[in-house]
Amino acid sequence: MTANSHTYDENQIQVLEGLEAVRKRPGMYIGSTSSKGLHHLVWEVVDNSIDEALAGFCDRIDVIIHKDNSITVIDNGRGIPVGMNTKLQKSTLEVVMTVLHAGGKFGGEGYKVSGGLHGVGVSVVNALSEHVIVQVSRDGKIYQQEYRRGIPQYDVKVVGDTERTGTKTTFLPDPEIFKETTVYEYDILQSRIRELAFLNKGIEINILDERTDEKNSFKYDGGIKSFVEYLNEKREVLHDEPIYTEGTKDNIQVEIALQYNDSFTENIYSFANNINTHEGGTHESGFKSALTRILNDYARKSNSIKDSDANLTGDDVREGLTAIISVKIPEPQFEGQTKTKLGNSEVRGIVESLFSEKLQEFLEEHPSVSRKIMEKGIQAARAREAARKARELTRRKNALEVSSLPGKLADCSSKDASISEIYIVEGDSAGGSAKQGRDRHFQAILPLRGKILNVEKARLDKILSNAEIRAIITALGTGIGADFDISKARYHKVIIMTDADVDGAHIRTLLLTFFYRYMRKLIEAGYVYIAQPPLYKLERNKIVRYAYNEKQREEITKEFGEGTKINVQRYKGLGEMNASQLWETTMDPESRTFLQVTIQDAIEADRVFDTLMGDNVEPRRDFIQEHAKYVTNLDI
Ligand code: 0RA
Repeated sequence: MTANSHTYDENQIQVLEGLEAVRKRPGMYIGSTSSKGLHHLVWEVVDNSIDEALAGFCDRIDVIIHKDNSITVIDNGRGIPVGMNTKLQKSTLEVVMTVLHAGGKFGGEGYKVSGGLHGVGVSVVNALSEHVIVQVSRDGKIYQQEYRRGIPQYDVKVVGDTERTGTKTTFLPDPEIFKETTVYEYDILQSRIRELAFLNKGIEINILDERTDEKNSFKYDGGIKSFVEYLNEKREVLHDEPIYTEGTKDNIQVEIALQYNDSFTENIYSFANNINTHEGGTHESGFKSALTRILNDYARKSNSIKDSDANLTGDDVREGLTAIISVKIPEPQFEGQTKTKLGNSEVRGIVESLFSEKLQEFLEEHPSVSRKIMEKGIQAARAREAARKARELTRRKNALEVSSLPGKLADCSSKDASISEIYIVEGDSAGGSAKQGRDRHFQAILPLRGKILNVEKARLDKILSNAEIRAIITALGTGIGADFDISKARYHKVIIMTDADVDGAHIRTLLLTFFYRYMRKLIEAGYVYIAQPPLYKLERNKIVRYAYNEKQREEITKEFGEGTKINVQRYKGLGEMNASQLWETTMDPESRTFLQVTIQDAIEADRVFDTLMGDNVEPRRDFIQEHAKYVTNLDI
């Protein structure tokens, strides 16, 4: 049968069938076989070590990316049990590694924190790996077993002596399964590892990339309090210390940290059993209702708002709020479209009462901070009222006009949004070329005059009074913020087309900030693109070629034959191209390339936008210096 000595009994057949099922439909077990699925393998293994840490037996986890894109995870826990499983007549270690869902079935006390897609068990990682080697240190010995595509290569054996305890797993993802990519991205792994370290205070988690020697170490004794400080790092905060509380009731652990800053955005992240509950749920709604109620109570008691005034709304009191809500519960129910909404109804009341009490106490003990928080909420309420009036005004104006579309929009003739594209173009002159060069059947052009407003520094009322932004909103047709409706999008491709210089990069960032803060679903739907105009035109004996980067320029130069002093034009702006060149190089679906804008990690994206668009100059300079090495084609 195989190279090992197992008998070909019924248990073995079941195991092989199980592994076969995973390899046949990997998506069912790990979501997808894209880069996301590839990274998911790491979390499957790390989650087990985190569980061991939460049970109180492990305080250090190491993750190593090897040169061949295999991954090693080491923990200093008790080590997976290696004794004989009498029912299956093999080592428990082998059972855990080869039987689906076996991982959680032993151990008994405590509960697995992993949920959602996680928690399918390390046997899934084994089935989807070309090669796995696991070593368990316990009882003075090092035990080892190896697998190929999930199949054990020999019985668990002792390979050495040791004084330590723990589990070390190395796996090499199978390229037959991960056809798209088998390359690990350091940033993706690092950012989740940092998050896990925040969410599980006191655990040291290290990451090392042997491909580049990049490494980092995370350990936060402050837990999610440190998380909030990290998120607010680039902002001006209203109070130095985050408000923090933790408690346990009915076996449900609750941890909350929050801190106000002077921005206008709300940054609330909730987690259940370390899973980011993007769609919210009972823990988040318990938190929000306590926040609104307690702040309104305090506002009235302190005469910050008068008896005749309306209550502050939830949006008002969450302006400039950064908060983390983390719960750990024995049997999480994950609901919603992406299974990231916590459904357990008992959690709402527990969070609400625990947090109410803490917030009340904080407000009473810190009157000057309380005053600032009240003031912020009241300002937000005023701005909300002004924004409502501004919106009403635009609505009424639209009703009177024949066409509500902005005057400078050159719309396409197709009304089929799924094939329609809009180019948001920097400057009237490039806008003119784009209008002439386009295919008017499905390509619309909206030229922007100068820079749009930095939405990071303005409230909604001011944003709505900005002509450029209004033109974008009406052209797209979706509305913004809470009113956003993707089904009303008039184009399924929204293409940002700016010059390859500093101003162009700035305008692109301003537009992305606006889309990110007010039309995030447009990005999530994959509708937002960045055009890639060429950087060089190379011409020799009337043969014209375009280069989009330095490498291409060198290649074309070689092709033309070095030494023939070729005519090279460096494009500084879109305006230097005429209509047909712009079509040919940048807009023709047959030959163009676009970059699609995605949100890989909302938490990191938030910080990047804070850094780039916020008030603090220093972190922005640091960021630009750090990333300057990636920006080779910026003309400064
Ligand atoms: C349950 C019981 C015991 C260890 C573990 C689970 C365990 C599993 C994993 C997976 C990765 N690292 C791990 N570390 C520990 C041991 C029970 C005992 O020693 O009596």
